[in-house]
Amino acid sequence: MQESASTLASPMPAAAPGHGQGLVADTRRGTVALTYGTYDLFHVGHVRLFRRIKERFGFLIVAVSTDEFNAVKGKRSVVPFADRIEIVRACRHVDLAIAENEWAQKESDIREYGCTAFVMGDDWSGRFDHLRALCEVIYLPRTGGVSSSELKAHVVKTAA
Ligand code: C2G
Repeated sequence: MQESASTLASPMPAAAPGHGQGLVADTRRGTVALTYGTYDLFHVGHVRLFRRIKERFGFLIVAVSTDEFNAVKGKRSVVPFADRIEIVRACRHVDLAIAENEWAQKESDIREYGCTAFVMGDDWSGRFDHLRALCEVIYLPRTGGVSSSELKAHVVKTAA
């Protein structure tokens, strides 16, 4: 079929300034991601995880492990829960921070917040695949070279 002159004359409009951003906003709009962690000695690995989640989803909920739940996980954080959740809340990529009190709350959190996706670093790869029954499950590559435990060990070593 011969393209009409008008069609040829009016190619797809170039993305207007910000138009691309608008499209990105449209694809993320109404999507909610959920992630869980201790976030002790908040570091760049945590920030990059949150930032990468927000590149894909419009709203990020972060569940921060309480000190009591950390004991269940066999972890003892340097920074108490009240401070850890305040720090996470202050991160510009985070839209809502809630407490993580137990392993089993993930299903009810996903339902309660209508989550599109559950996202974790890939050190957890495969551990939460059962949640695929409720939402998308994504494991993102961890940031190399940094961890709360490495930071702790470095401080202990250099402080002495
Ligand atoms: N993370 C990362 N890169 C790092 C360190 C951590 O991407 N260098 C990610 C982890 O993969 C995890 C999140 O940051 O998704 C939080 O890590 P932790 O604070 O160590 O939390 P964790 O002890 O793994 O607790 O129910 C799930 C648990 O609460 C997760």
